[in-house]
Amino acid sequence: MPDPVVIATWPFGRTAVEIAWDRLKNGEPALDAAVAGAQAVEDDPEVDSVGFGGIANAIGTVSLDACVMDGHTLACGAVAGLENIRHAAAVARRVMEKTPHILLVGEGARWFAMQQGFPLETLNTPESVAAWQKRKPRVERHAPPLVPPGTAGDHDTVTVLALDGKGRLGGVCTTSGLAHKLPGRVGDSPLIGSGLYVDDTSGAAGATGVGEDIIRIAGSFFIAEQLRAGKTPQEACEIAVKRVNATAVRRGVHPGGVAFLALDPKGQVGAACTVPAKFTYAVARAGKIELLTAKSIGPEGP
Ligand code: SD4
Repeated sequence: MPDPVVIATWPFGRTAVEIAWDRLKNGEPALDAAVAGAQAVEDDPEVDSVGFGGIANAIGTVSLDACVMDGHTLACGAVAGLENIRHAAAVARRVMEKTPHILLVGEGARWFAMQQGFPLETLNTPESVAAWQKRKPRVERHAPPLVPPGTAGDHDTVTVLALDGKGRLGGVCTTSGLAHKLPGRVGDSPLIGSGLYVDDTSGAAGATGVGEDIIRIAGSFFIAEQLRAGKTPQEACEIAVKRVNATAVRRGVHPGGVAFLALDPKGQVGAACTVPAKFTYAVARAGKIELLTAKSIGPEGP
């Protein structure tokens, strides 16, 4: 059996991998470890793009997206547009465990969470309200608050991929989504196959960045299938970034900030990003935790 490994997006992913690593060391399953790690980031108001204190949408509401997937059984669950509940990943897990469905959205997701005992609370903080107020004039002009192509934008999802001592994979993706997104907008993060895909027979992959660019290529499933075809996690992530770049070229725009990370059943990791993403990620393996910088790949051709 391989040694446990856990990876997570962005420098705040260090918090997630520290917590997940401790759980993996104690023999807990990959999905439990990944959810515990992601939840610590959801709880941190200093992380302004996930859970409590997340970035508000265009009308000032914090609206969360999340999903979870178990690589052993392919069980998965997700919530999108979840308001007033901070632990979106845990709610996604309940959707997986307690319902025959995969994705609950909006009011239905909140109702389900309340039925499951999750407390209602406001997720805005003084900082998130101030950030929204700064942008508000744009919203009042009805300018779509989308990230300009070619920039990194204000977004930072936490995606956690874990491999446990039994050689099983689990993954979580949780976010407040793009800054000041239109109400009702859903990104890649709650979409199985886009923001996350986990399969013990191929590998785990996750994403962060401009969700529209990730959904367009079904990024995480695409990477998992590259792994199945024999690519390493690093090769698979690079192929996915090249695909994102190619789709931008076809649309005549610069690619947005997009990053992928992957973990295979042997414990090998990889990551790559478009140039604007400037992506760093946290890795815990062999008792060591480090922050790594992903390879940036620019668009090919004219
Ligand atoms: C989204 N992918 O809603 C998310 C945002 C994000 O790093 O990742 N940020 O499109």
